[in-house]
Amino acid sequence: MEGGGGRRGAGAGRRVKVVGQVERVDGRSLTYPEFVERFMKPNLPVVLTGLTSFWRSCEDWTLATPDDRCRPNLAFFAQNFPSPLVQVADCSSREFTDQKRLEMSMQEFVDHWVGKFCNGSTNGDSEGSLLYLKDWHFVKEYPDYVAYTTPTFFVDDWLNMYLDSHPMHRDPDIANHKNEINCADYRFVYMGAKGTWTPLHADVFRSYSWSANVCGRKLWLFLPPSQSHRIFDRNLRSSVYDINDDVSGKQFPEFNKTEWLECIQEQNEIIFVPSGWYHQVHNLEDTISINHNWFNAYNLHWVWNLLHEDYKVAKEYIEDIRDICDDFEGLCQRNLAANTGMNFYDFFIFITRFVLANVIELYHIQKPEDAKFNSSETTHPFVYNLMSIRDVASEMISTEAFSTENLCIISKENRSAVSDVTKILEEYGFRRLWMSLSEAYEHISRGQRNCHEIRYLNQKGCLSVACLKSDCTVVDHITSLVCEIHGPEDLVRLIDTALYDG
Ligand SMILES: O=C(O)CCC(=O)C(=O)O
Ligand SMILES: [Fe+2]
Repeated sequence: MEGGGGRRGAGAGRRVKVVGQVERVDGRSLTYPEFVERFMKPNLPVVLTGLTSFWRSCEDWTLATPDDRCRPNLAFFAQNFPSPLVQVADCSSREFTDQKRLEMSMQEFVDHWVGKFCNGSTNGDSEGSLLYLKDWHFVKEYPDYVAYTTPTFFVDDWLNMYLDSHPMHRDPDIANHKNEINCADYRFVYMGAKGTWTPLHADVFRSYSWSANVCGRKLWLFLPPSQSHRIFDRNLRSSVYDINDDVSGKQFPEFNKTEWLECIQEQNEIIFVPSGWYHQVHNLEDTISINHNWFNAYNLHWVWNLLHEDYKVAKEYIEDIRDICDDFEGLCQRNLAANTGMNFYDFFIFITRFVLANVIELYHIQKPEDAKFNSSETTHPFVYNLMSIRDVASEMISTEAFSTENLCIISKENRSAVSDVTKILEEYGFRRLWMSLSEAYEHISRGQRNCHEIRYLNQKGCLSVACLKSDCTVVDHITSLVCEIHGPEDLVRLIDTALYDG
């Protein structure tokens, strides 16, 4: 049966060609700019060690074993996190492109796991199903329990920052059809017995991910994006599900040319998964991991390219009913949101807020009284962010979704989410986003240098949530640049004015 978890326990039966190992670096001696230059910007994977020492999860969620390794403290979960409903993948059964998902309580999940253990069958060869708890929104569900702190390398996370204060979709047709917990955030806990596994995939939105082993070990196999086409069939429709299967050369003619990177991730190690790298993952021992999906200026174009590709597919699929549709574009966008998790309008609302937040940051740094701190070093991240958003916004201009005709008929919720700049600046959600962005860069900068401490003290006064009161000139500044935003052209104009004329 396809997707059977049994024989995969130790990554046995591997058939693919492994040509290298993922680099391993001590995270304590790596600086943020080094991480950016060596891994984030060139989009390369890395395993980081030494970053989880003070995590509460490493204490509470594990039990020591005589060989100095840890195993999951399952009773602790059942007792302290009695979630009534968690999503569990049945690793032995495939459903379309993923494993079959079940829902159960944490207690039921633990009972299943412990039951298998009692029968001496955690070696991955059990008759019963191998259940893998995945995509558990732990932080959302238990916000007061601080299980871990996100390492500095991963705090420039626009996706989770945004979802902490904004809905993913505004269009009521989409928002109501989506289970909100799925849109809640992209911070997860994974728990699975030895032998559980994740089929071949590239991450949601082509985001980056980071994944930390609280206990256990994982085997990762990575395919660079330059070879992605090799795991698809001739029509570029379906992709290989399990690289350890007997993959049909007839269906996937290029698969035998694939060359993989391998990594065995140990307990307390964190892996950085770059954008668009297909990967398959096997738990070699009973494993608990913490995992975030995220994107920022360095991989924003990956997100846009995916949306654009998926949009073209969604549109082509229903092209033959265009003439009988009142709102063909609206239908394409609803399908895109359903299939990809975000559509062009969601993404546009998202980038609009990041433009405004970055323009505000730049304005604060560039105030004449702070001129001595106005070095290119301090302005660089915000300029870089704006340039990266400008690139995708420029590409959005020519899409049908943003034609004058279609902009006239977008839902009032989508329109009002961007049009009035003053209104956005006054939103509580926007202020939270801007504060989070500011804090993230403060965090990154503090890690790098101490000499600009004073800048943050200066800024703090103005960055409080009360900032938009009359004593702060930032609203006047922004609205002098732009009052209304209707489409990506306005966004490009705003960025250009802020960067070159502001
Ligand atoms: O740990 C797993 O099973 C999958 C994790 C994963 O795919 C990721 O972090 O991107
Ligand atoms: Fe993944």
